[in-house]
Amino acid sequence: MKNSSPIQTLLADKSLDSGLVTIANKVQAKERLTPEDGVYLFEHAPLGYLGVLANSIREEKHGDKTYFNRNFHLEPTNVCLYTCTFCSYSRLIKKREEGWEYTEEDMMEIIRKYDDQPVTEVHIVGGVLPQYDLKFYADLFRKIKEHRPELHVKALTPVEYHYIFKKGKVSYEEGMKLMVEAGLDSMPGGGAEIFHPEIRDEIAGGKCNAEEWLKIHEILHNLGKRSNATMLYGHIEKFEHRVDHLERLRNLQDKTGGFQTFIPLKFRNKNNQMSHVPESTVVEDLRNYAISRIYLDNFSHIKAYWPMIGKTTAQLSLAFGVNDMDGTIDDTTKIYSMAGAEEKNPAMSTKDLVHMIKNVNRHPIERDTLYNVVTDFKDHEFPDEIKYKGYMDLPVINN
Ligand code: V47
Ligand code: SF4
Repeated sequence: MKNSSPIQTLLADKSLDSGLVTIANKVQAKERLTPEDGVYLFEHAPLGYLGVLANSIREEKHGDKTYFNRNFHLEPTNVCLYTCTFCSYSRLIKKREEGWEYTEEDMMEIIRKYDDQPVTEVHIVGGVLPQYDLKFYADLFRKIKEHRPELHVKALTPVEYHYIFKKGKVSYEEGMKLMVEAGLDSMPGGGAEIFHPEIRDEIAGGKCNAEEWLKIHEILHNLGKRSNATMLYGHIEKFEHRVDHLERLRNLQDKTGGFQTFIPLKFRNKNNQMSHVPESTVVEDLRNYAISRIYLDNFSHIKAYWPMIGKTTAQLSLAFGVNDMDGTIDDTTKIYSMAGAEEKNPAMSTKDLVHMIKNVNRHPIERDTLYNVVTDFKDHEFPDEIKYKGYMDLPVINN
């Protein structure tokens, strides 16, 4: 077949089952998938088929462009009131001596450590504790902004906001306005887990529910700010629950357009109450990225969080709908290493990230949090770089 698109080539395969033919035709016609289509893909679609569909959407939206940013994480505490069964990171209040609880000054010291580094974002997230209240976080955001106004503060999730607003007796609207006035620039995607109460109540009972999580994002979007969304998958949820999760996100995105990126988070089973639950396979991880890319037609970006899945799977994911690799991170987050993630000390230099992306023939771009281009690395050469003839010659980046 001459000049046929990858989807047309896929459709030329007469052995493809009729359900998959219908869905491929919908994707080709840019028609939105239904929840039934989503479940059908999870149940029946082979990896190669999903790769063709997801990659054609990715390339139509972004070509080969693959984004990353320079960020660091600040985790005020790992002591937490809640007892999510998947969490390897938190310590109960009665065992608080096993964890850490930073003061404002401790955190400003961490912020100052990055003074001479070209980071653009601080990602702040941690456990939920009464002393970290509305005033505490508003003061912290203000201090960070006074010290380094251009540093983007991507901070806390609806889990913390729901708690501190209730405790401070302010509405979600008033509370989010106060946080934005204090310096909040955007909200990360955490705390979403799985929205459906059948699963949420079991793994994350007690913290904000799906409606509350979505409402807080909606309010932030209406204040002109952006946020991210995640889904913790590969544990006790069924495919229907994943599709329900994607559907709720797609609906809110239709309303506000305020989500920037969707980040599927693979459940890791070390050192938590769900250690008996096996982890998903790499094939399932790639299928999940691809279906997310296909289903979330109104999301610009799909992000692979490399410290969680490892560098090689992150590279593979770029052929399954992913176009963002998160950041350089430094060694500042403990959430995943404590849960048995691939990367024990997650840190990659810009050069490593650029190589990792070029290594699979994609075009690396450093972005800021809002996806403005900071540096285009397509033809960039590092001063000490060996010249390679093509991507097949680039050194293999191992986990
Ligand atoms: O909500 C906790 C997850 C999330 C485990 O917005 C686990 O740019 C797997 O949301 N196995 C917090 N996942 C982190 C997060 C995030 C990460 C990177 C980028 C962004 C962003 C947001 O981590 C929690 C929970 O879903 N998590 N424990 C575990 N054992
Ligand atoms: Fe606390 Fe968050 Fe861990 Fe749940 S996932 S126990 S809210 S730190």
